[in-house]
Amino acid sequence: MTDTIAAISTAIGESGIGIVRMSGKDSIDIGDKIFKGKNIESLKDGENRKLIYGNIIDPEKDEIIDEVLIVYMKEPYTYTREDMVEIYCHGGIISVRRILELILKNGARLADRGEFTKRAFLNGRLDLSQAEAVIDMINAKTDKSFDVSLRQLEGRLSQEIKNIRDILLNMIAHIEVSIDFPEEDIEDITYDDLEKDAKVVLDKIDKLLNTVDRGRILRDGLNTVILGKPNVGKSSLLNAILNENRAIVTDIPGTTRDIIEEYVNIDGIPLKIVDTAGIRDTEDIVEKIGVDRAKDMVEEADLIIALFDVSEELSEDDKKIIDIVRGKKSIVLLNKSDLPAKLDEEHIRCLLPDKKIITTSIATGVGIDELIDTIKNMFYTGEVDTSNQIIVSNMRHKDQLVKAKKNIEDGLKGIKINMPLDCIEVDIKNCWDNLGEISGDTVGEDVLDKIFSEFCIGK
Ligand SMILES: Nc1nc2c(ncn2[C@@H]2O[C@H](COP(=O)(O)OP(=O)(O)OP(=O)(O)O)[C@@H](O)[C@H]2O)c(=O)[nH]1
Ligand SMILES: [Mg+2]
Repeated sequence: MTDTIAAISTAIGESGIGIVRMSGKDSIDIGDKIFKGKNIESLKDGENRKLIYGNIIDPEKDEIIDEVLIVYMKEPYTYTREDMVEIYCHGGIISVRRILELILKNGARLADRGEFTKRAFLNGRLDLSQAEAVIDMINAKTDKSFDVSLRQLEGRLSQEIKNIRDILLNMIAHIEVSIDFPEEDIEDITYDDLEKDAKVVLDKIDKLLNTVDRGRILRDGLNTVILGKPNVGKSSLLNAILNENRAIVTDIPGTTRDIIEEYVNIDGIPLKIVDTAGIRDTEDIVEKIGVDRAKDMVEEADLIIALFDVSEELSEDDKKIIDIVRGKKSIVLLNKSDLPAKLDEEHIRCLLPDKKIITTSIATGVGIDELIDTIKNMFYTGEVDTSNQIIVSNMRHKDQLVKAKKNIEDGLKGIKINMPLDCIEVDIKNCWDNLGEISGDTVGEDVLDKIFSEFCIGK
């Protein structure tokens, strides 16, 4: 981590400006070598953390590369807590690439994915859950998921994890004292205190775990899959919810052949809505792949919206849909209610007794509002307060919380039957370690590599 890294930090493409940045002990020297100011000779003559105007020059050829603004920032008050330089040049792909090449030629090396943030973590500016919040913010698809990550970046989750770990550490200290001075009365007090503390820990972990489902939905969107036989109106429903002509709608069965995914915000609820190929037995190779994909989507769905056509009798394909949705969280739409009915609605109600059934005419807009209200009620009882509540939206954090819960529960069981203190201590230490993996205090190199490999270059 002693070398100097560089990367293009803005997206490659047509844009007003592009940013190239460096971090590490040589960054200011390298910046100095390739920069000539309009009013000052050397970069170092400029002020720390102030933009300076001038040109990037190839020192070998004494040739101007681009006209830029440049800033150098002395450690430790930087993103990485190392010396950093940022160059604001003209956008597009040529200038940023030329400047990056020049920097690399002058002694920096290309940064790995997420390496700036990784350095911020390793240098103690961010804990691991905060570093993960950074990538979540970049990947956020909805305002709410961005907000959740922003709270995480501010360190609310980190603080709560630290609070719980402090209690655990205190318990461990208590146990060690009792083991070292094993007079009986100390032991009695110890078990009582331990039980109280363990319950507090368990309660706090439970509170965090209770936010996970909501957190995941906020982060990834409620994964909603529209399912039905060909021509029932699936793509029409997608378009109606999106309020635009996103998917092709025709009266030819088998129009949609691939998966169409879109994100939409409904009163603050992020929906990832997936239109699929109509489910039917088909000889058409392309359509068959589409049907298989549709079935795969069902596995990961939070919600299935199953459509049936009331103007037709129940078909074999409909029966397949019924089998698929039976064990799943789903809403049933009886569509095309503007046409003369041939479908026996009661039959559907019997086959799917516990499902919410809505009569719709998507073509004329009937029933869409009821559908949206139903979705809202199913997933959100009460307003989600993303501004205040700590919400766990990361599945790695969830896994660690589940492990921590198991360990503290084991510890609590041991405390209740006055197990030897050193046995109880093992569970409490494990719990402390599990939570430490969230903040990054006890995390292994392999986990770090995996987390930062999911970042983009230049962050
Ligand atoms: N009368 C009537 N027609 C509808 C209604 N909803 C959709 N349609 C029509 O049904 C036809 C098929 O609609 P799509 O939305 O393409 O159906 P789909 O389920 O996506 O079909 P595939 O992509 O082939 O699986 C179109 O002609 C729509 O205009 C409705 O409520 N009433
Ligand atoms: Mg379609």
